[in-house]
Amino acid sequence: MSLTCGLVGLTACGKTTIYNAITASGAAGYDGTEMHRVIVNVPDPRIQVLVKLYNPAKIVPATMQLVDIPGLAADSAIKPGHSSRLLSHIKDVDVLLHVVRCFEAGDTFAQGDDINPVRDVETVDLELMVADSQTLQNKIARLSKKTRAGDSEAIRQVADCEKVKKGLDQGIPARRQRLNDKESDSVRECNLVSLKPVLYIANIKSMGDHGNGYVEALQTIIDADSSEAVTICGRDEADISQLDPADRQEFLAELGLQESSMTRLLQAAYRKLGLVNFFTVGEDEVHVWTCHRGDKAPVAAGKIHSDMERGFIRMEVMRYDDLLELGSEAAVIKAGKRRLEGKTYEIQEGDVVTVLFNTS
Ligand SMILES: Nc1nc2c(ncn2[C@@H]2O[C@H](COP(=O)(O)OP(=O)(O)O)[C@@H](O)[C@H]2O)c(=O)[nH]1
Ligand SMILES: [Mg+2]
Repeated sequence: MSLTCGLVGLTACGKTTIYNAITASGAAGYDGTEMHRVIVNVPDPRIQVLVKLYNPAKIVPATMQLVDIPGLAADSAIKPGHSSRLLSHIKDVDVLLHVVRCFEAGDTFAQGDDINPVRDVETVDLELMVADSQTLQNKIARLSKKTRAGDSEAIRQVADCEKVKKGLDQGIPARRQRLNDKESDSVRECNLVSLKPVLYIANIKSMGDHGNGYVEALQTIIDADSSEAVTICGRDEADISQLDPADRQEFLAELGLQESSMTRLLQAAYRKLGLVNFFTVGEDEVHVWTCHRGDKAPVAAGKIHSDMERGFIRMEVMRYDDLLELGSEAAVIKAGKRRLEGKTYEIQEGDVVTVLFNTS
């Protein structure tokens, strides 16, 4: 399972800078029109610890796809809904990383100094809602023949679509409309962009500028979406990502950071999507796997191999934290902290598992 995160936000809010910081790829500069896409490893400091313990021949981290989706209008006077090509890219992503400019311009920057994070977020949301409203309208039109013929299922779906559309037309993104299961079903094929989970990235001037008022101003929006914001300085992090790995830690420490903000960012994206990571370990490989929170042990085992799901018997589970604290697998076993779990066990973040299965 490769999660796709899409960087969105108004022109010059720092999307490409952040994309570069995450990928350290140095992808294009301030061009604004080009789209970038890359698969990156999800940073996870626990991998290094497991590697020390097991000295594996191979390391397989979790991956995610990152897309830099350029240029929603900075100018809210531009007719809404003009960015349909960009919106089609947004349809493909699992979570939106909404970058919000919370930094004043430097001397070299011609974009002006009119910083207003709330307005900026609302401008992007308006684009998303105009597109969704049209998508729903299309579906309603498509079902009109059936509704006229009295098809009860079509009538129900149209009623749901109209309700969501009305909400959009009142300025409420679909993700805030608390759709019930039936309504969600009715709009599912529309793949509404304002229904996608959003994580906010407050892009600040420098790391010293952490508690700035712009970030605070975003809080109401973040609360309305039951979301969170990751505050970063894209420019500084992009610079650091270009350094030799050995030097990075030192520079991060100078900025008062223990780890790269990209780690925090990607972990927040995981939480937003309700994903958890678990591990398989051994001399052959240390492997990070991803499943949904609440997945039962056999489903998680199926991520490793379908035979393991089909023939699932039991799972031996250690907590990563116990391994870290006690220092070795043997010590964890001795302390009685390796458990045997059955089919109803729900995988937890950081579980280190061995699947016992039989397909004969
Ligand atoms: N001061 C400051 N400038 C930034 C930061 N992030 C990006 N910029 C600058 O803002 C401009 C636009 O950034 P860019 O990443 O191209 O924006 P995009 O249009 O959203 O892709 C560039 O000149 C960046 O150097 C930041 O965190 N702090
Ligand atoms: Mg860009």
